[in-house]
Amino acid sequence: MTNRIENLGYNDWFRSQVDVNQAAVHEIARVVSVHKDSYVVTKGHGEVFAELTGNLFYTASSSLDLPTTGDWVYADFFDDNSHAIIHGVMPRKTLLKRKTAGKLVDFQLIAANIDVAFIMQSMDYNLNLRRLERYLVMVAESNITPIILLSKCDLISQDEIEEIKGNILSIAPQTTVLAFSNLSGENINTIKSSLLPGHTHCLLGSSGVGKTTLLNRILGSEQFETQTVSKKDSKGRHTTTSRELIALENGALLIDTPGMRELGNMSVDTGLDETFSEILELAQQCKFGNCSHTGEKGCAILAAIEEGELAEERYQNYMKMKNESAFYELSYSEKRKKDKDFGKMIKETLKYKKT
Ligand SMILES: Nc1nc2c(ncn2[C@@H]2O[C@H](COP(=O)(O)OP(=O)(O)OP(=O)(O)O)[C@@H](O)[C@H]2O)c(=O)[nH]1
Ligand SMILES: [Mg+2]
Ligand SMILES: [Zn+2]
Repeated sequence: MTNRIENLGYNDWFRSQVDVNQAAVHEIARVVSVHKDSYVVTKGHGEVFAELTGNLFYTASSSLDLPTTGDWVYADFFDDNSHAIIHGVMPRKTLLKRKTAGKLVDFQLIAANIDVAFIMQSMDYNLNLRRLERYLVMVAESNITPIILLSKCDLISQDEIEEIKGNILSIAPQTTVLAFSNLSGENINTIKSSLLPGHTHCLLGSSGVGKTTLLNRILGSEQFETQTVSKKDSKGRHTTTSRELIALENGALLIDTPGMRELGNMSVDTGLDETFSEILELAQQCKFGNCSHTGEKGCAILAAIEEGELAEERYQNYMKMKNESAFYELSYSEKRKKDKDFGKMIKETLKYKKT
């Protein structure tokens, strides 16, 4: 018989990451959801309320050090498994994160140890290729496989569906793109069969696109709350308020997430390069190796725009994200350096006082 945590996606990769000292004294569990000051974890049967040890909380130098939905953690269980204390976070196979709105450098963790991300846009008002690119960059940066889901295909004609799919394939040629409907049931079975046992999937996309409705369809019951999109501004209402890991009947794991209001600049070069691979290929043909693609002679990217081979809009989006990513990478490492310098200064001051 397999261990119960194997049913939650625990596998050889995580086994190879185990810290033997921690494993000797704690159990291994998976984070189901994160709340204001608490967590819910599971060992494969039942869900257990959990808190962090003070040590883990106070030694965390950023949000990256704290558990998020989908994390594997070292925990102690008490009182007949009715509550738990989390002592540490295991190394992550993948991590979906975004820059916190308003703040310069901190991150909001979306979910950890995701294998497949379903990026969902609805085929009515929500469809937006630039936003889709942002999601694709975020997912590619984390080495997660994207699948693009176009919801509410019941609202438009077959011709329109094909046209939209064509547009999307032109910016994401290697990606699976599926139009589906929670209402008519079209392609629901295809989505179901793409959910693999032992793999962790997550649903991403704006509020109101139908993520939770799809989850309910997959579960075959109205287990989670959904809500009508307001007609006036076509905006969703943020019905789902926290991320939650759900174990499906076939052994696949699925995380529903609340719609994100905005997608910050979380890209690093690898994710950008994958999403904008045709631009990267062009860049290799630029005359100068350090071409900034903003006006140099012999720039292959600018030439391609001139000749109508590359959409101006796509180029603008690429440049914008590249600049944002460079800025944010810099500010993050600078912050870490500053933190260290500050710590060093305090230590030296204390040393000085003692002598
Ligand atoms: N016509 C149509 N409506 C749909 C479809 N899927 C979902 N809806 C409707 O869209 C609305 C929003 O659906 P939700 O599932 O709550 O959306 P969500 O993505 O979970 O939104 P948040 O939880 O706020 O992020 C509901 O009124 C659904 O009935 C679909 O395939 N076709
Ligand atoms: Mg929802
Ligand atoms: Zn160039």
